Amino acid sequence: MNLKKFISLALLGLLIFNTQAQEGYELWLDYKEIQDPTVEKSYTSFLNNTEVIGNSSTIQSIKKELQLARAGFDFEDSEPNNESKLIIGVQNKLPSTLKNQINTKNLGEEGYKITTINNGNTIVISGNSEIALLYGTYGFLREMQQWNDISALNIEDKPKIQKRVLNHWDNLDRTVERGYAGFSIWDWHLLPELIKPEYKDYARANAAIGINGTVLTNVNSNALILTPHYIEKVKALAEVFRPYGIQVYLTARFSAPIELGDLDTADPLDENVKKWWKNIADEIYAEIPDFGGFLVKADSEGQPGPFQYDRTHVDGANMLAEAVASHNGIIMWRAFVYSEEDPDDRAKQAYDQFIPYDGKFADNVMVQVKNGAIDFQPREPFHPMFGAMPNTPLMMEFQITQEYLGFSSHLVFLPKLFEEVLDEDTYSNGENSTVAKIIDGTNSNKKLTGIAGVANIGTEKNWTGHPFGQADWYGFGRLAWDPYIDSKDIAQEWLKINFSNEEDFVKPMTDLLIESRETVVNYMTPLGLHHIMATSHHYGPGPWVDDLGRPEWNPVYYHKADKNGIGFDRTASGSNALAQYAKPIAEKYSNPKTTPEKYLLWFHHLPWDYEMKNGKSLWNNIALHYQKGVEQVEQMQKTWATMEQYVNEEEFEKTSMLLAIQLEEAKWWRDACLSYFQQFSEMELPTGVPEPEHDLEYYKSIERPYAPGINPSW
Ligand code: BDP
Repeated sequence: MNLKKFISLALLGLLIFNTQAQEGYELWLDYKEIQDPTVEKSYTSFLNNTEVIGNSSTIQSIKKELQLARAGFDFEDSEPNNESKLIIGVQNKLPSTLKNQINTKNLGEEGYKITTINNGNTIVISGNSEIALLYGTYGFLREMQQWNDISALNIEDKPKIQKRVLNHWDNLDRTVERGYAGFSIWDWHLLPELIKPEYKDYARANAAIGINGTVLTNVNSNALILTPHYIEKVKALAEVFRPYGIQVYLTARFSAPIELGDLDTADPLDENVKKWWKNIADEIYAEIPDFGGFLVKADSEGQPGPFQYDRTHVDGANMLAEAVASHNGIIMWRAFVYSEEDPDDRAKQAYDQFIPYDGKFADNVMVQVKNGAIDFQPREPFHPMFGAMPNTPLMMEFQITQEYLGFSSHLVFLPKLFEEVLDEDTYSNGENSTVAKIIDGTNSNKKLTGIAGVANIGTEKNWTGHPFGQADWYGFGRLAWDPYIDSKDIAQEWLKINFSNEEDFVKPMTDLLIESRETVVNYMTPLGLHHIMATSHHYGPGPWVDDLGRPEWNPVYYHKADKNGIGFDRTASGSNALAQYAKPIAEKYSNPKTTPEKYLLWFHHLPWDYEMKNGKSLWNNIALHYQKGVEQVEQMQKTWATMEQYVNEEEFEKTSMLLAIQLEEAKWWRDACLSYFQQFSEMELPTGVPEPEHDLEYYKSIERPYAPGINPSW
């Protein structure tokens, strides 16, 4: 190739790379140039002299990642210290001189250790498996991405939760239920022949934050995924993910034995049904030996399940568990259930259905419980099932995609929400029995532990649509690895890695991220209000909706506003959902005066003039919260406007435009909800809250029939 051609190709490459970086495709693996000369020198020294022991595909991935980092950090001007060395190897394969110095006994299979020895001249990344080395490498690079001092680095880290899983609600036609970032990244039609580079980049990004499993298909599932034609495609993905320690799972449609034309029943106690599932499992494992298992939504929102045959959740889950047990597979059986025949408070139904079965599930079953008992609201008290099933492994299900939080047009830092839930005390085993301790098994010595996040990923160039949606994916992974990390630390880490290390950027932007969760609660569902979103797509306000087929699909069911007041009475005088919580909570929350105000209307129906802690009426407080939410978005805009110098042009512009949408919609929420509730309160808006621009009929008339994320089969 002549020089001219070489230069033009190189420039083109640079341009493509740069455009991708501008669009955010690289996620947290965008190794930006290091501009701090003090750290640059030591980074150069270690990265330019590395020894990675072994030759497997995981080891190749580590080597590749180090190369990418070296190229991205761009060490050109720095003089390395030739004595420095980075050694990466599984403990029992380290040279004998090192073996004695590095103890990895307590690290399990996935934990890693980064040790500095030899007067600071040698850094060793070690663990008990190659995947541990991969995690260690990403941990090491994360230090560098934040420009941290590595001269005396000593880190020991291991995941506190075993199954750290993304749930994709992706359909085989590539639509994504509750997906707001384009279509599904799984190109089923062209798999297995076409392996898109995105698949590998997806695996890298997930491994970098410790995610080790992915459920490829929607919980509202399609039995076709279990046929050989599709299993071949799943296998191709599993092969890309394997070197990155990511196991593949699928959703199992309970009626598949009938739908795929083989049997006329799906009764879990029927021998032929059992055999059918065992065969399917064997077929899958023959192709994908490390297949993770099945996620099942049964007898929920019209999905088939064991109830049709007068069987129980245990019958259903254990039958599937048996089919995968000999292959070390697991069943994640969802507890998101509520029945159209049951007139009881929807918030109580999952608990009532599952608690009697504590201890009855097979060892390889996890019950996957949503946060929270209603449905991924901007704020819900923790689900009372956490703490109430000491003999059953409970998996947490968070929603990363923003179904009820403004889709991918609103900036909301969800790790703050996740943290609030994980930190709640269930009192199930005395004080300090936090939800995190239930999930990670420490509260009752659970052998199997897990956490799932419903993904916000799609074909958008930056994967998540909103540039800040990436932070939610990132933060979910970090909390899945360690549910005790402070969400503020996650925010800082992500901001530094993604944008800039400058203090004048990191500090105000960390505050912005941390506050963004309360902001959305304020302008959507303050003081314990919930599920008052517009119907079906859940975009925008719809507190007036009262005409849907099932009572609990209607927002009026949840807020119960009338002339006498507002809120859902879940105390003994109402649905008594409170009785599902441990005594200290049930007692405290049974009185509105001792209920945290953030949960007030979740548990109590109160008069509009009820006096709140600040001495003002409930009505005034509701109105002021809505107003505050709007003002907080204005503040976000102001802060962001000063950040142009720290972020790339594309992301700056995009975020600015999205914040403008968020502000308009915060006002829409405020004005629509206040106009609606005011007809019952018949009270004036307090000073500082502007009169709505339009009348209630106008807000009611707004329709968004093509808002994204709706399942096309509905
Ligand atoms: C609700 C969603 C629906 C899901 C369901 C579930 O609106 O699309 O299928 O949860 O989690 O939040 O099964």
